[in-house]
Amino acid sequence: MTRVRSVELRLISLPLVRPFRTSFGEMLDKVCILARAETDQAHGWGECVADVEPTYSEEWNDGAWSVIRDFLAPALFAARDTDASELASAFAFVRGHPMAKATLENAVLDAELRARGGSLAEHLGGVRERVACGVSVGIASSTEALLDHVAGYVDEGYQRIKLKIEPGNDVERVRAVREANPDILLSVDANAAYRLADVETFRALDAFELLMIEQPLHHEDLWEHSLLQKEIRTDLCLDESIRSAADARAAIELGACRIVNVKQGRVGGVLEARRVHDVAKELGAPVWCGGMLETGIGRATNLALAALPNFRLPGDTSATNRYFAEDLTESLVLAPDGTLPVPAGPGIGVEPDPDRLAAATLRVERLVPDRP
Ligand code: NPQ
Ligand code: MG
Repeated sequence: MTRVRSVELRLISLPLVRPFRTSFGEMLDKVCILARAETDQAHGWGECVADVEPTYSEEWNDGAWSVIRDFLAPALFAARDTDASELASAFAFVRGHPMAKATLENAVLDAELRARGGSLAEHLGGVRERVACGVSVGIASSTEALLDHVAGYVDEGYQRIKLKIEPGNDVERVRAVREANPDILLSVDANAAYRLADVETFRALDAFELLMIEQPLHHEDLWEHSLLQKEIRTDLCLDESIRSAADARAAIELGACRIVNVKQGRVGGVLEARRVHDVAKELGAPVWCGGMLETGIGRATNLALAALPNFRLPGDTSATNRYFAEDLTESLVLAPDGTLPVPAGPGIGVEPDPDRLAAATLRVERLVPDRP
């Protein structure tokens, strides 16, 4: 049983090594909330995957901060002697807000595991010590720049290259990357920027032997994804559309996708992420671990998740130098074979450096129970 004595919320900002552009916007800095939960035995970290604006999903940093402060942390304190596995039901009175819920659940789980001395990967049922890594390449200013970025990542050893696409920056760019790299695992991610009426674009992409096409259509439209999947050969993968294990079951059974991108924050934490993994495994669909340009805290969490058996495709679990000149935690360095080690220490197995954390901090608020 765990009694959480306090939760410290912290907004941090870290500069990215290169701007990251998707169909929904451009990022220059990673700005996110970190939660540190303190128990009598230990402390634990949770990184919130929301962004400054509600553009990837409905959640954003200031909203998540207020949901945690005003609703979730009070529910956590009211539960008194609890357990990370009970928090999803303690938080169920709040509709939605999976990223905010994940932040606290992961922080409490990390504290519990640190107190017991077990790793997150082992707790979740991980079966491997190293994880195959891919990289997500933002929309570039030109095809030449894109080819240059891709060549750099291929040289580093990434096992799969994912290109962000948007209407107007799609078929010709993918063609150029495929012609320059005939044998790599290549995929595309549209972040919901297309309509079913754009089916000709997807038929054209069928020519490039893509591993998958990720989230082509509106995030709330499983039906239209199922219609698109019938029109093309390439496997569809859903990201934004999958917010729970129930969504994953519906999407796979409906034929809306054949592959699932698992992001723990999007589904409310690593415990629901494991249930997404389990449902997809039962239905014979491979999953892979998505990414949100997390700091070392969130990327260590992702590596633990990606150690589960049905994570059968390389994830967006990239090395530190893909994102940051200096991370909050120790650097995660890509091996020449394109893998990263699953952290083996207690909990998520990494700890932020106090000086770098202080330097990155924009705002801190300490939350405590009304009555101790
Ligand atoms: C995706 N990730 O798969 C996302 C897009 C993304 C690595 O392509 C803050 C909030 C940062 C949302 C970074 C990758 C984000 C974000 C990337 C979404 O669709
Ligand atoms: Mg995506």
